Amino acid sequence: MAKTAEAAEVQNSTGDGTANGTGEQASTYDMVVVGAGFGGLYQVQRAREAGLSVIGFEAGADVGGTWYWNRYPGARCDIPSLLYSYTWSDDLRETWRWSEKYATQPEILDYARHVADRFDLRRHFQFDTRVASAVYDEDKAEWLVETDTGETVRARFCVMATGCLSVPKAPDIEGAASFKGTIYVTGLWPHEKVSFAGQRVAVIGTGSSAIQSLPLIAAEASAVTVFQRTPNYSLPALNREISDEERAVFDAFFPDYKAALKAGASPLPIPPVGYQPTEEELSTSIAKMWNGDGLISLVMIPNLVRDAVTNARAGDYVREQVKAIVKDPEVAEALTPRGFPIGAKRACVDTDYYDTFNQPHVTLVDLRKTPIAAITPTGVRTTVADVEVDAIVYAVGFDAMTGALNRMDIRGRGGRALKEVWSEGPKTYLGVAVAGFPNLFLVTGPGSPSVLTNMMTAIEQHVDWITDAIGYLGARQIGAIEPSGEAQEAWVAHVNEEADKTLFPQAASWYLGANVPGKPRVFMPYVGEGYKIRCDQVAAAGYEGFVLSRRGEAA
Ligand code: NA7
Repeated sequence: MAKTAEAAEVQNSTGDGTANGTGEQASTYDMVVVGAGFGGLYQVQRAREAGLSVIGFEAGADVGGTWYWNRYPGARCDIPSLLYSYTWSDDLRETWRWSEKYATQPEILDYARHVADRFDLRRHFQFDTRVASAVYDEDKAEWLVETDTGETVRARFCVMATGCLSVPKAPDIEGAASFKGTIYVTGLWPHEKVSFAGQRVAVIGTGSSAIQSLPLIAAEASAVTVFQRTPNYSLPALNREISDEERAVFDAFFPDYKAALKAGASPLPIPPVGYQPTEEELSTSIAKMWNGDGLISLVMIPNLVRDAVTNARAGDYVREQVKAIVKDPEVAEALTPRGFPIGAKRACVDTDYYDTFNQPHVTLVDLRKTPIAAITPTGVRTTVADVEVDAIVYAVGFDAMTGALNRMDIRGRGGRALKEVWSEGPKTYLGVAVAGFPNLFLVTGPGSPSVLTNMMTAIEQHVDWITDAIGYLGARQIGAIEPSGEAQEAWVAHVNEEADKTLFPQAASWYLGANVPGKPRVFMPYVGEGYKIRCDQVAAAGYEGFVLSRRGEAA
């Protein structure tokens, strides 16, 4: 067995990583965790509770993951804060109080810091350190993990808690490097306060990041031009402070909420697939999109992403709202989402987004009519005009779900690279492990529900499952676990079948990899029902579909 937890802590705090190029004398741990977002923090906590020695690596200077980097104005969670919280610690619940219905990025980052402080998790992490490679050493049945600082560690288990939206797309528009003004990327926002006062600003993109930030940028800037390729469906957040009464209601509901999660049931009264609502139920649920429940209101519309007629009705409802809010009919028409089902791309939750276009200094450029020709030293050139600006805000999205994994050189048995194995799209079993990569786990990986659910509870479910699996191995002196090729193929086929029963594949979304040129188009999240129950059954059946081996050799 590797170092004890205490020894590992001393090792980290002294910084004695015994780095070398070969890893022969590398420090050895039971587990390496990559990432100090909510996935990595909880995994380190669970590993420590299980008596495993653990070291975490994090590219940022502190905890928080996506909330560490996405500091753009207006960044908030898009499901209610009370739900966007860990459920695993009563102490945390008692020592944390969300102020608003949809918490701001600074408050969510404070929450991550509070977790790290409360459970003393930082000492297990090395910050400002990016993992460059993770290579499986078949002789020793260990992972050899190398960082960009040249350090190498060995570990039996490697947990990739690298996040679903952690690799911002580069501003790859022709001429981008020639711009002489200031460039901002929403996913890599500066830490210091940015002021747009008196500036002419271009915002490129109209996804969630742009939709959240535009009203605040427009409140400061002298002129804002929004460059829109595809109008999105956006629902009003109706954000406000959480009242004491709401807190009390949630506290009373919490035991049922937790029990439902544990049982793999939805804690919300979501209509089951195929439920046939009455006309009144349907129109009421559609109208609720405008009551501030955001993405939850979408999942409450029966069969929204499965029935084209229902979907069109819900889409029409949003289209009518846009027309009613935006005064200039031409601008309203350009902002109106069409041509893809509502919910098939992640819908946005906004504060005054559409209304911002009623301000005289805010202009919309419809790139479907007049595409960007190039970025110039002074601004953005479309096919018909030059728009001169002082700053460009790129809100162009992420290489989602696989980006962070493919960025590292991850090599499993036989030296096979994950990015080659995934060259036609990600393949996993249950979204948590990959055939040929023993003892490597993905937290909310492709093939799991992840981004289509509450990320916080999805993370907890995966980390608990991973930690239990490791406990199972330890109790039976089993060296390694990896999916069988057959189980993986069957799961991938099932993930695709489930996606094909829905309208999701009809939108060119980041769920499908369609937002990154050249990325294989594979629907990545799992949309079927009963996912946790399936994971629990797999575990209860002695990790059905996995190959368990003494030392990690192929079965
Ligand atoms: P998104 O939702 O992927 O949005 C990116 C936006 O940028 C979207 O409107 C894109 O248009 C647009 N885009 C991307 N590349 C370009 C270029 N080259 N030119 C013009 N416009 C472009 O990313 P976000 O960061 O806003 O949100 C990601 C998630 O974070 C969100 O779903 C929430 O979960 C939080 P397109 O639609 O591709 O035509």
